[in-house]
Amino acid sequence: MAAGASAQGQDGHELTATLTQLNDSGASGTAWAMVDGNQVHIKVDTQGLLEGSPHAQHIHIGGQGVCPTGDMAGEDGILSTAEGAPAYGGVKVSLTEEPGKTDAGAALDVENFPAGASNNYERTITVDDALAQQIANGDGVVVVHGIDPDGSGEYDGDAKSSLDDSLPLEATAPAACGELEQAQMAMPEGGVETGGTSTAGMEYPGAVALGALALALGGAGFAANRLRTNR
Ligand SMILES: [Cu+2]
Repeated sequence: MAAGASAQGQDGHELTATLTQLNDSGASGTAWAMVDGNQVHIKVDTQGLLEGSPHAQHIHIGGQGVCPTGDMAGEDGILSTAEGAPAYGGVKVSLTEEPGKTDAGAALDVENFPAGASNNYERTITVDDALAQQIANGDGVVVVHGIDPDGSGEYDGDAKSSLDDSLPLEATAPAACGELEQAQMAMPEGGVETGGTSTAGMEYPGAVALGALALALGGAGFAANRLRTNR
């Protein structure tokens, strides 16, 4: 966040997403992103995932820019990553932990993805101009992968991943999805007070709290504080 950029996202570069389950995974979450030039500061908080197995997570762009619906699943009833692609497009950013790479080539870098049932992911990622613009425009869809429909406690089964046939389908099928949308649309000035008429936009109460905190501290001080705590 550059000094002078509003923490409220009035420059149009702050985005939020509410992640909801796919494949009856029981997973959910929220995502928040701030695009500043070629830097994307992103947080993804997830719950309800399979504990102890890596959860690939990405920003997908393309397709219709939306999350898939269950009826896009094939005959097996499981929506694979490929079957969801007409909705959310391809992997553009891999949301790995350090030191993982963040390009599409790291889409299955299982060593560097969060592996908990609940995860609080945060990273600042450098992207090219086109990608920064697409994300800032609200074209990105956050997808978190890895499901355990048979309740075995691990990724298994005979069905193969649509991304890599050395992996089980369960390892890469999407567990949760959320569309990154421009936060200023969700949080008009005074949105907290008038929430009764705009609750549909209040997708991420935490972002409202952050905005209030930024106002209390002053935008520049807040930005500096944020940067120091980046990992
Ligand atoms: Cu993905």
